[in-house]
Amino acid sequence: MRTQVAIIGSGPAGLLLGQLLTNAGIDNIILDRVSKDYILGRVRAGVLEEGMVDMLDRAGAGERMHREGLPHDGFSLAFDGRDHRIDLFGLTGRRVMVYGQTELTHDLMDKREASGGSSVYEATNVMPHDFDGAGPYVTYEKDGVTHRIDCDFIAGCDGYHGVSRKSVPESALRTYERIYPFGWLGILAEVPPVSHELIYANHPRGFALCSMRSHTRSRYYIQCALDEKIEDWSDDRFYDELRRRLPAEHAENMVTGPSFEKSIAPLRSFVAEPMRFGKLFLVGDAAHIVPPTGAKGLNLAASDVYYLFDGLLGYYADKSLAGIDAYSERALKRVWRAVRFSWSMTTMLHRFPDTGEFGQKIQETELDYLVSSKAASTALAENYVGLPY
Ligand code: RFL
Ligand code: PHB
Repeated sequence: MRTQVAIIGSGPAGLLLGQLLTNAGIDNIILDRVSKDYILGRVRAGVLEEGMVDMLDRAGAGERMHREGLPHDGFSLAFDGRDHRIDLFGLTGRRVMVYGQTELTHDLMDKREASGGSSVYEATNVMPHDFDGAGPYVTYEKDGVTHRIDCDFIAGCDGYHGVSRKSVPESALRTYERIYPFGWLGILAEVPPVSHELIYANHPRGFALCSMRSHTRSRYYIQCALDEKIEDWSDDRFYDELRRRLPAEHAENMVTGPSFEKSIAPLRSFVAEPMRFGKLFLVGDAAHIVPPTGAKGLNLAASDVYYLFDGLLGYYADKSLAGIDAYSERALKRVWRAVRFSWSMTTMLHRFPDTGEFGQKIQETELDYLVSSKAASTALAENYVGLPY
């Protein structure tokens, strides 16, 4: 088999890249080790920057997002028993879109099917080869048979645990990592959100986030210890803890109901440099992870795809290597800005085990400064809505 671009991973990064390539007449195949249903069962991101919205439109997969997504002009920072609104639109002229990663992935899968793009799900032992030489190829197994795809380029869109980054010799890779000493316990429930905008809460008992997927579906998170067990968290216990971390007006108004998803996610910051090795490109979570506090992970996947697609288009349309050669540097510049922002949001909003009451006071002072200084609020808002590509 032969294709122009072999894409490993059918998450948002792989699907978005695949669709842009298909629309431009550039042949590609997507391989994923799990099934479509498994991918669609993962509950992840919920906040899209305008850049991501534009990319989905460019891919021709934005129609349902515009119909069902919820544009948000602001969010709240809650601390010291009160709510403080950050007016994203007033401060930046831009907004974010609340639309679940699951829905976005669904839309991209449907679009791919409608445009005849080829994808292989439940492909095992996927392996990139010879990306340092002139003839890269990918092998995989399906139903006990080994297949080989020869290609011009390989896009490693296979997430943090994927095979692409691991195929690069260690000596060619520099990694940076911070593991945070807590996780997020999250639930999804068919109840109306406690507020029409997101609430990020700093509380001496720990961080809490009230988000949503629609007017009738809420996504709530609380900071938890890394060794917490899901079984120990009944819905009642979860809601009780969430209410204690919110200002009284929200705690009193919260509608509760049975959760239909509950999971714990660890928090980490991670970057691998560079993001290109010969004819292999790392894209999205395969190259970097941010803690979810800044809502940046999925959005970074979109900006990586933007730069890579630009490079591949230049190569196929104009025989230019300039965009491909610039990919890693352009992508990493934006990645590090989002890594810094996500780290600072995480540091400002969570309870750290070793900083005590002094740490809590410093956080509240920082938050108070943020919400009372227009310059500081604007810096926060412009990072939250997304820095330009
Ligand atoms: P994905 O989505 O992990 O997709 C990778 C795909 O590669 C496949 N794969 C392989 N295929 C073949 N062979 C192998 N050896 C393979 N290994 C893996 C996998 O099966 C999978 O299908 O990576 P991608 O496309 O880079 O997308 C990244 C995003 O999924 C991620 O950054 C976000 O979900 C992060 N994130 C958030 N991002 C935001 O922008 N806004 C948010 O509000 C937000 N909230 C979140 C989040 C992530 C969370 N968790 C659970 C990590 C909230 C949470 C709780
Ligand atoms: C979500 O809705 O899942 C969500 C929203 C904002 C974040 C992280 C996750 O910062």
